[in-house]
Amino acid sequence: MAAEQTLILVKPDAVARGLIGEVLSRIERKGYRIEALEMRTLERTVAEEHYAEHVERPFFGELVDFITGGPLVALCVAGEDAVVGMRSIIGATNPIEAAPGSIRGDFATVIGENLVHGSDSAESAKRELGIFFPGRF
Ligand code: D4T
Repeated sequence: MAAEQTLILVKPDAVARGLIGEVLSRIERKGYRIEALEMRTLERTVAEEHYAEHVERPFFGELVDFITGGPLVALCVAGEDAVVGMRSIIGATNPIEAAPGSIRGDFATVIGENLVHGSDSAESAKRELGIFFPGRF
């Protein structure tokens, strides 16, 4: 067990569907702290840096189109084992496989519109928080 920080994105599909409050509420009810919050529309260069690990994947172009297609909400979320804990609240990448009770399990059906991002490791969290909140964490 360790106190951690993680980057969470309420993606443009979730913002468009009016789910910002739902997502923030679930984070706070779990007991995690929101340490930073910003609504913004990403430039393609920022999106490409964030998703750099996927650059060779066939869905990369669509992924960048999607994440830059409208405003999103970026958060720094902190608490015990926040990386794994938030991945659990969010649910499996493919919403059809995501457990009921998770955000994707309750609100999403397709992988390309899976509502929320959470860093997948402490190293990824550090890198991603540096992209979204430079110099702050
Ligand atoms: P993110 O990064 O958005 O939190 O998602 P995950 O961590 O759960 O999953 P990921 O990095 O493997 O995928 C990033 C992003 O790409 C979309 N995607 C993924 C897609 O459109 N088609 C696919 O086949 C995969 C694997 C969904 C999430």
